Amino acid sequence: MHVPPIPHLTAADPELARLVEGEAQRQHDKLRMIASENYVSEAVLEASGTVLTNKYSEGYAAKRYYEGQQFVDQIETLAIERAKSLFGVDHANVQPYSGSPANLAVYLAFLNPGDTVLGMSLPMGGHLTHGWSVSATGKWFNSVSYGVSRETGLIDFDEVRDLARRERPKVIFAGGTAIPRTIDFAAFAEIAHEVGAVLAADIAHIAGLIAGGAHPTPVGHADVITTTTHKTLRGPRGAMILSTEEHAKAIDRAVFPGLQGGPHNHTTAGIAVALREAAQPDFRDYAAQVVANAKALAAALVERGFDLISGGTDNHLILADLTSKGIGGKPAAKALDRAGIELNYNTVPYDTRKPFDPSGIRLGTPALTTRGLTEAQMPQVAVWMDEAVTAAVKEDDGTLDRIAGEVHDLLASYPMPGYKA
Ligand code: DSN
Repeated sequence: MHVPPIPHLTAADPELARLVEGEAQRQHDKLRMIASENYVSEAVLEASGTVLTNKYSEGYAAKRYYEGQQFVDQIETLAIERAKSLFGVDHANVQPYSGSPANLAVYLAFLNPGDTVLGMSLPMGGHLTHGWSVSATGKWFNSVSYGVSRETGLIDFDEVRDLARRERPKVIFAGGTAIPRTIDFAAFAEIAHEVGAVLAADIAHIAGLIAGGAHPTPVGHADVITTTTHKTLRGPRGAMILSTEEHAKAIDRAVFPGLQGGPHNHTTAGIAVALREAAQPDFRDYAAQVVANAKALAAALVERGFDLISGGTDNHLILADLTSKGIGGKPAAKALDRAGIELNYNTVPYDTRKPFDPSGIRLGTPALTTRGLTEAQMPQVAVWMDEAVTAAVKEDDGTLDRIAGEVHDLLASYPMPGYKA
C-alpha cells in the first residue's frame, strides 16, 4: 500500500489510484537500478504533496508579483539556505523545474544564440543539453563536443584543452549522464580559465555523493553548478543552480523571468526537506555505501565476463558494453526488466549501433542502497544479471521469471520508503 495512504484519491478516482498503487508495488518488487533514480523519504513525499501546489509565486522572496507569500517566501528561503550550507556556495536558485531548464538557464545567463559551447558528446556520456545536435542547445548555439579515450574510457583532457584553445567556447560543461569515473573539476577549471570560459559543472548524477563526501566537489573550481534534486541527492523531481556571488544575479534573471513562470512551491518544500536529510550524518554513510555497492557490483560483473567502460566505477554508475555477450543493450534491458532488474539501454563510447538500439546498458546503485542492500548482495545481483542476459540470448523466459521470483523474495526483507507490504 502507498505510504502516505491515498484514501481520498481512491474514493475520487479509483482508476488512477489503482495505477499509483500498482507503481508503488512495482517499485517495491523490482531491483531498481536506473542510475538516475532513487526512493525519496516519506517526509519528502508528504512535503511534495501539500497545498503549496495551489500557490503562484513568480519572482523571488520579498520580490513577488502575487500577494500571499507569507509562508512560501520562508519555504523557498529555507531551501536556499540549506542548499548554500550543504554545498558551501554563495548563492542557490531552487526554482528550475528540472535539469534541462537549469542548464538552459546557464545558456541564457552567459551566451547569445550562435555562441560556442563545449560539452561532452551525448553518446560518450554527456547530456542532451550540453550542446547535443537534436537539443535546442545544439541547434541555437555553436556546439563543440569532447569525448573519452577509446583505450581507457576516460575523459581525454588533451582533447578538451585543444578544443577549448581552438574554439574559444564561452561556456564549458563538465559532467554528464553516463560517466562512471570521478570528474576532475580542477582540470576542467584550468582549461576553462585559460580560455576565458565559464565552467558549468552539471552534477545532477553525483550531487548526493558530493553532499555526502563520496565525490570531490566542484565548488571552488566551477563558476556555476547545475543539478537535479532527484538522483543521488534523493529529493523530489526538480533542480537547483548554485553559483558564486558574482553570477548570482545573471542566474536568477535567467531562471525568472528568462525561462520560467511561477516556481513549483510543493517541489521547493520537498527539496528543502531532502536538503535537510542530506545534511545529517547518516547521509554520509548512504553516499559511501552507494559507491561501495557500485564497486562491489562492478567487480562481480567483471568476474562474470562483463565488459565495463573504463573497467569499473568510482561512483554510483556502471556502463557495460554487451557486445561480447552477444546481445544488444535494448533486448538485454527488456529481458532484465522481466527478470525484476530495472535499468536502461545506453550507448557506449564509439558505439557502432544506433541510440535507440545501442550496445550497452547503464545501471547504478543509489536506489538499492536506499533500500538497504550492501556489498554482501552484489555478487548475487551480478549472477542474476549474467543469467538473465544469457537467458535473453536463448529467449529463455522461464529463467527470467525464476529470477524475478528470487529478486522479489530478496527485496521482501528490505523496506521501501513510500510503500507498506
Ligand atoms: N534522464 C537523465 C538520466 O537518466 O541520466 C538525464 O536527463
